[in-house]
Amino acid sequence: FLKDGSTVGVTCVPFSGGQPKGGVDDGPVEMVRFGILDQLQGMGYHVELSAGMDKYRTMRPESDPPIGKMKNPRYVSMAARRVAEQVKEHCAAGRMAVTLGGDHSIAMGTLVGSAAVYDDLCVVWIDAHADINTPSSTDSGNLHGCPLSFVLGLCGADDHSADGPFGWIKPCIRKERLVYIGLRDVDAGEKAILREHGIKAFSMHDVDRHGIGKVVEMALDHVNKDRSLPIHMSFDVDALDPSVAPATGTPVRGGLTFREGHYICEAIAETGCLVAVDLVEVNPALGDSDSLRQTVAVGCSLVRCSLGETLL
Ligand code: EXY
Ligand code: MN
Ligand code: MN
Ligand code: MN
Repeated sequence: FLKDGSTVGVTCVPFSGGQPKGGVDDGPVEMVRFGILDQLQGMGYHVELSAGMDKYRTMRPESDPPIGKMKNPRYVSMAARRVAEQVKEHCAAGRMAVTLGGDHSIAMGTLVGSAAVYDDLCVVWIDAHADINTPSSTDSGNLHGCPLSFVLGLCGADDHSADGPFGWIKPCIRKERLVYIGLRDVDAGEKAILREHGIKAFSMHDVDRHGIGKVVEMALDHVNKDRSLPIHMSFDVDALDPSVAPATGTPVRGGLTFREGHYICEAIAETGCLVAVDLVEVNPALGDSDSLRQTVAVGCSLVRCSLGETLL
């Protein structure tokens, strides 16, 4: 799929407006400080970095009262819209689009951006959480728990979404083309949504039962039977067990091991269908310096594996 497979288009998104904890906006800068850009160059890639990452911090509107239950709706919308433009530009140029977050609300933008270029995009969502609350079903009002409902077009007329700040997001992902791996903390309202729409999810229970190899194969069979469609992988670092990735805002125990996380990235890289990767929810402010270093290091390592580092 990639016209320019030797170039990686990296977008850094220092953004925390989709949830209440500060620090997740420092995720990208810490990954860059750890050397992710040099590491990609060391693998032989040319790196194109999206310009103006500091703008994400300064674009917060002066006044941004909740709309319904949604917190920081204008700020989240503006940031996601900019992410969408930057990711779209990389995809249109045929580069692998790598987006470093930031909280997971930015995936509204990454998915709109990649789906604008690729028809029939499949989405592999690696997360402890389903991130599919609608503006009505959310209890927390934190938009990092909602990005998928926007891009799937699940928000209802009561959601204040179509006419509000998110009116620019048109449904761009088909629900048959979404699959989850790693779930273990899903709200009752989200379970109802998954059931109602028949959305495929492999929870940690499934990983225990079948093993990660089989789960990834079944997940890919569901969204991409012939391995002929482009894949966008959105990897929330909290999918990993907190012993592996402690510095994240909503840790849930019983997660993926170091190898299971890496296996997913390797197996998806191996398909040759990957066109976009998000690595989100690294929060350097949470935990001591060891937790921070460990989490940043594993985030960088997952990105490198997605780009084929460990394939022989
Ligand atoms: N489902 C909960 C909510 O909507 O608030 C928790 C969401 C956590 C989302 C993290 C990023 O994956
Ligand atoms: Mn998430
Ligand atoms: Mn999560
Ligand atoms: Mn609704």
